Amino acid sequence: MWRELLPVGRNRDSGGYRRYAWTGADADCRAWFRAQAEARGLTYEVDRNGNQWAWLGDPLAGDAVVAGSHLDSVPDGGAFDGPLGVVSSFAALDELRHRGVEFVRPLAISNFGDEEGARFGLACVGSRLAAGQLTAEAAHRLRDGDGITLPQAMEAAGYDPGTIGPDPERLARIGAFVELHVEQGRALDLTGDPVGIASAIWPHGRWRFDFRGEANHAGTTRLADRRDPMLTYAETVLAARREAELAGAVATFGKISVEPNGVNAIPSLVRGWLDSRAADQAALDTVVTGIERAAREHAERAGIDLDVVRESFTPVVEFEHALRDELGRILKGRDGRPVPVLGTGAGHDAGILSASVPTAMLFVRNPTGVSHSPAEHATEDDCVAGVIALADVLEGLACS
Ligand code: HGY
Ligand code: MN
Ligand code: MN
Repeated sequence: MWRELLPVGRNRDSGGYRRYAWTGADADCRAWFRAQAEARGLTYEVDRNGNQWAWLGDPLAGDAVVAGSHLDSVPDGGAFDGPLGVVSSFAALDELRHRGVEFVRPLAISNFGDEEGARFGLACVGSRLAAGQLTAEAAHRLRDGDGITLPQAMEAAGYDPGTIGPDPERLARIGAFVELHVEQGRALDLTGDPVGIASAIWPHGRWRFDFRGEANHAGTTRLADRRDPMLTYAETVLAARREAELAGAVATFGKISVEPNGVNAIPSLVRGWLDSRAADQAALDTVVTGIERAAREHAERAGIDLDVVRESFTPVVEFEHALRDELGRILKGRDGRPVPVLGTGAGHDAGILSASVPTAMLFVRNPTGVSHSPAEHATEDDCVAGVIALADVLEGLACS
């Protein structure tokens, strides 16, 4: 399964993945998911928001146990973030069938669309729509860098954007959602465990900073006569690092767009996207407020106009304790050592869905902790340990 998926959407030059929502690579990933479902005799369906489901048992029976993740990537992302969870879910089902277990609850494997938000700028679109955390109207207004709207992209991919919206009936049929994911940090490498259980997801969000100055000639405009938004942007990026360090948080300006983006033209507009996250809401508020204050002070001094727009936000997620502890009980039995329970700064569909259904996450060790990069890696042994742990969890939840 892994080898089949590996080449899909991989960029030959960077070695990274470019599996963006509703593109050809996304279609290939979706085709792969459907083939895996049908090869196992599972009931395949796509929901009103384009999320994919593979069912064993009656989808309408309720109290289903669902395992899954996402298949899309950030620009030049790694092979594991998302796909490891989906491949491991199919492999865990294969393992359970090999064990000959009897399922007493429906089981499903899911692929949630557009988790990374790489194309339209909003993370977890598929799960947010299903959970009613993103309205159809707001989703219809999403545009990619070429001005293509989400509805246009869905239609071009053969999906009807007219159906998107909250899906409470579907979520009401889920008794537990378990997402296995490669760890995006080194906690398990430090504890020496192949698998961990998630405790919480940090609150995090995305803010767009628009710095407007005055386009002019790079060669003939005196420095004193310039209103160059690039300088204010640069000062804001440095302020972001200072504010994050002070608050023990993280802040990243990883994406920028410049107009007119000419080597010999002073920009008229510099757009910078801030991604900031902190262990608690108060710290996050402090960081973002501090960054915005610094940006406005610099803009004021430089005669630059500044607009700041919050484009996406996810409050802190505390995974349901009962399910988290159930996973701990199920997995503890292996070599007697309790499985580590760890927090993360990375967002996930499980985080979004936790407002609607009991959710839990399993992490698989990432020796370097590197993620959102072609260098992202997990060893085959640890991936197999993840499959076995997921199979144990699914057996404990759906077969007893
Ligand atoms: O940004 C995140 O934390 C996730 O990878 N979407
Ligand atoms: Mn990711
Ligand atoms: Mn992910």
